[in-house]
This record gives sequence, structure tokens and C-alpha cells, in this order.
Amino acid sequence: MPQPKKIVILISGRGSNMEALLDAKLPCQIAAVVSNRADAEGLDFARARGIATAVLSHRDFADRESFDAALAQVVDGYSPDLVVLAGFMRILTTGFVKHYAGRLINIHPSLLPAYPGIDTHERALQDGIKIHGCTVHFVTPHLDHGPIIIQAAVPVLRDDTPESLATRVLHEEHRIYPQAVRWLCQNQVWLDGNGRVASDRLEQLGSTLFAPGLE
Ligand code: NHR
Ligand code: GAR
Repeated sequence: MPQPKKIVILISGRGSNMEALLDAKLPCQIAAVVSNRADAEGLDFARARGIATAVLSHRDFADRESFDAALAQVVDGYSPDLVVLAGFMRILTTGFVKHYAGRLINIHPSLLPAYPGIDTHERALQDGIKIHGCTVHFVTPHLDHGPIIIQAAVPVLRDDTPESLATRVLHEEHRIYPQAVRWLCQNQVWLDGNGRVASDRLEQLGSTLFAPGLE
């Protein structure tokens, strides 16, 4: 048996995606949870599970380069095979992203490449789109444009608010993020030399989502 992969999770707040990962009994070692905010709710949950935590406040650094350099030092202290952004809210410099090329992933609350950036649910409702969702992708220097590993689609309903839509999307985030990490830990999915997501999984299952549904 090869050594289980080591994972570091980066958070900024609530940490519900981190919780989903900790609850998923993944075939890997969660080495640490690192936050850029000391008051991130997710830190308490990780501590209660006996997982190492670290806080590095971006406010203590003069610029993004120095914050990212210090962050990389903390993260590298756990020698991770995979670094997982879970509601991490700081844009990362090219230097940081390149250092973790092929082993840095993010979950984003939209069907990328639609709605990169923040306030995705509000913008989706403004545009009147009928199908929305979430995306797990490798992180590249081009914000929210890295190679896609898995997506989940949900309907947008007539009376949705940004909050109700966020809740529906978040439910699916909690399903696809553990799945993506499991594939990566088991070497069933990887980033190939051409910057594309490759996979040796045989099944290709799925079904059509109509919104509103057909009569
Ligand atoms: N860094 C790089 N280089 N590439 C990506 O794809 C990244 C990234 C860092 C974070 C997560 C991303 C998301 O899923 C992510 C992907 C924060 C912002 C942002 O504007 C945008 C996208 C993401 C995360 N952050 C503001 C900033 O100035 C701060 C906003 C705040 O604190 O509320 O860094 O959406
Ligand atoms: C999630 O919806 C995640 O996709 C999103 O923030 C939420 C974090 O929730 N990420 C971003 O918007 C990154 N810019 P969580 O802290 O409970 O996992």
C-alpha cells in the first residue's frame, strides 16, 4: 500500500465544506486546517476533531506577495500532497499558485466559467439563468479559470433569493468536494502535462437537468 496522501485545507470562515471533507472518511490524512482569519468558525470544528490548525492573518502583511510567502511556509510545514481551498477568500499570487501546481484545488459556487469572483448567486438571479451550480477546479493564476474536475447543477426557482439559492448550491458542494478529493487521493484523477484534467475512471454517469422541468 502506498502512503496515504496528506492534505491541508485552507478556510476563511464557516468551513462547512471543510466539515464535509472531515466527515467523508477520505482515504487520506488531513494534516492541518489553516485560516487567514482567527475568528473563522471552522477552526473550532477542526480543533474538536483533533486536527492541527494554524492562523495567518493577511492583515499582518504589507502585501499579497509577503502574505503568500508566509502562507506557503506554513502549508509546506505539513508537506501536503494536496492543498484544498474551502471558502478561502484571498486571491493567491502567481508565485503561490505555481508552487502548488497540480496539487491546489478550489470549490466555487457557480458553473464556471460563468460567474467567476464573488457574489455569484446574486448575479445569477439578476441574469435570470435557470440552471446554476458549483465547480471544483485546479487553481491556476487565472482566477476561477483552472481546469475543471467536477460540477453539480441545480435549478434556479422562481422565488429564489441569493440565500435560498446559496443553500441549494451549498448542499451539492458538500457532495462534490469530497468526491473530487477522493478521486485525487486515489490517483483516479490528475492534472496532465497539457494542463488538462485526466481520469482513468470507467464510469461516466449523469443525467439531464431541466429547469423548469419538461411537462
Ligand atoms: N487564487 C488564484 N490565483 N486563482 C484562483 O482560481 C483562486 C485563488 C484564490 C481563491 C477562490 C475564489 C472563489 O472560489 C480562489 C480561487 C476570493 C476572491 C476575492 O475577490 C475571488 C475568488 C475566490 C476567492 N477575494 C478578495 C481579495 O481581495 C477579498 C474578498 C473578501 O475578503 O470578501 O482577495 O470564488
Ligand atoms: C462556499 O459556497 C464556497 O463555494 C464559497 O464560499 C462558501 C464557503 O462556505 N467560496 C467562495 O465564494 C470563494 N470565493 P464554507 O466556508 O461553509 O465552506
